Amino acid sequence: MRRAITDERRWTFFHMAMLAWMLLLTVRVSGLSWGQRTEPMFTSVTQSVFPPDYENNPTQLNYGVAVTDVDGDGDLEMFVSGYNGPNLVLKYDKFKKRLVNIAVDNRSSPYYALRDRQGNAIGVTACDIDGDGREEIYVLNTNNAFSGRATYTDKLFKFRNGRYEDLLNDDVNEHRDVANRVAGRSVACVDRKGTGRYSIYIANYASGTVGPHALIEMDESSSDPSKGIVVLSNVAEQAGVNKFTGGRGVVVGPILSQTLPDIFCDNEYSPNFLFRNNGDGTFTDVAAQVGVDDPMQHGRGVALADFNRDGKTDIVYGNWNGPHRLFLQLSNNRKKRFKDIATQKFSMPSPVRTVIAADFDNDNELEVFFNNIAYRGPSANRLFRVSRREHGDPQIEELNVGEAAEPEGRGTGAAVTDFDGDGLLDLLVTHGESAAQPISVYRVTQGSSNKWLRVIPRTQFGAFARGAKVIVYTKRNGPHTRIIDGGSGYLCEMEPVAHFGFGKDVATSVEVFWPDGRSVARPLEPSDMNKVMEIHYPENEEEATPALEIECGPGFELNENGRCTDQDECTQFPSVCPSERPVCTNTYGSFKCRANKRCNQGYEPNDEGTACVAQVAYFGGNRSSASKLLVSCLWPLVLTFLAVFTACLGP
Ligand SMILES: [Ca+2]
Ligand SMILES: [Ca+2]
Ligand SMILES: [Ca+2]
Ligand SMILES: [Ca+2]
Repeated sequence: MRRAITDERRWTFFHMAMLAWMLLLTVRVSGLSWGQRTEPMFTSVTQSVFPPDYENNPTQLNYGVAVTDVDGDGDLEMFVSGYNGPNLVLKYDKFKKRLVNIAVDNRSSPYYALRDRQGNAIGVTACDIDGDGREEIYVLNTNNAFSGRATYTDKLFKFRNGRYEDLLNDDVNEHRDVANRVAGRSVACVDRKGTGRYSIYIANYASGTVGPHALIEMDESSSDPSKGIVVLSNVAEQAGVNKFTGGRGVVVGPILSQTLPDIFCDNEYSPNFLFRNNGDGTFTDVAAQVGVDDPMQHGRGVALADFNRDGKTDIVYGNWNGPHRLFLQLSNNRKKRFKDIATQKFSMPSPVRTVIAADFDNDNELEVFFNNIAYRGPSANRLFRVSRREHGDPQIEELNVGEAAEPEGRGTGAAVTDFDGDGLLDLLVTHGESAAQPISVYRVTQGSSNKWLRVIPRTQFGAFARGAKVIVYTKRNGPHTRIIDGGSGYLCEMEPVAHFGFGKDVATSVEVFWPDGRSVARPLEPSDMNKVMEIHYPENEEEATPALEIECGPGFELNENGRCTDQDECTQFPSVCPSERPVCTNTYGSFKCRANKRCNQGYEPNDEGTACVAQVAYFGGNRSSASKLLVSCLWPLVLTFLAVFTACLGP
């Protein structure tokens, strides 16, 4: 009798465990198939555009990618950091329709020094540090050191004497001992004072008190750039960024500041940094205060974008095998805070490397691409669309990434640029670390009939204006904001172009804000669509604001400076709100009306004013989406075990 009951209990346990397992499986399978319901976004063009071979696309360990004009012909090339082989400079040959490596193994090539086989390069960034209008290229070399001291220095290449030369190797800079001799990860460009001369931010990986974050720039008083003399200093201490951490991802741009660059670093084994620019080129870390310190996670790829199109910069980043974040910037009571709106699927932990935010299909909504590295079994890359909603947080849906899923890819870097000039972004994915794989190239298959515009702002010296903010106003979908990339993803830097997709919408005007606060506004005509537009730094008032009529689109009006600004509908008479919902709240580009409802302390009316809801307390202590996911996946199992456990405790 007793034996029979035990058997029965075993059977019950077995059945319930099976049930729980099937539930889990359903969750996982539906999660996987979700993205497959849409058309595939990317198709591989590696075989036709960039077939693997020894000279151009060698099977080697590669890492970060930076997009810059290496040969000075006005077209963009892709600099790929090679780890156990040479660095590569990939140029698109329009006639052969192929990418070719112009950093050839020939000492007479002007690009020969860039190869630097000994470097074990992982991170790369490009910007004009000396104000000659051409971008220098900074390469972070690890020399096999994971943290602390490295034996081989980083390189800072300048085009001088008809070829690329390493500035850190100049006598004057050797004497100053400015070269970075410690292990690091990502690098990025910061025009910290808005002068048009950039500093290089170096996210070093400290070992104890060796290897703080560094900030290298030209010492203007000791330099003579017209003679090619560029004297460098590390100003990290005076700028307030010389902190010790496990540096990983870095991204630069006006995040909290209006136009001056702030710096966000997602770190490993310690809290993230959000360095707010104090207005004078020094920085204060406010990460904990605004809720993006994420102290328990290990950051990797990161990107900036304005996902909800409210004019405030949002931050998206991946955590290594931890929950990925989509931090929307809010300003409640004038206090700046961020709220993680990542859904369960979006936040799903993965071995993530580079993260890219871009409008791949030009439909006027941004996508987020996660590059995952296959390191203990397959790990597919993923793609999400983040669509703005009129009232409420953006909607996040998983898309079918298509052939760019590459589940067996040892992804270590990725970058976007439109190298073939068809108005759709192209995606380059590099591989390495644990296996040598060639680079792969993807083309977008969707949205070829959608309208687009590519804006390239220039500094006062004519170089790419990394960190500048570009806003395009539209007739139907409000303003779209882009920040010219100065380093993002992981170990990477994207093209210095503000790429906009409009779908079927009509763009009416464009504004560019440089880091120093100077701006220009231009009306856009239908004939400006599907083009690349260069915008130069304005020398005077007339250039900054043309006499032409500028259309800002619904919800916006021109201010006294000739810039589009949010219209406060709530101050209008008669009231814009109906009598049954008389309480008007102004929002960016619109307004909300709700019923007049009083609530007790700690509560606030909902959007409709029909009920009182608890006031939302954001960040910090919030349970992460990943732990929610874990709970939702595990509860059937937990219930099963509880049931069995209770049964076993029975008579
Ligand atoms: Ca070029
Ligand atoms: Ca330069
Ligand atoms: Ca925003
Ligand atoms: Ca899109």
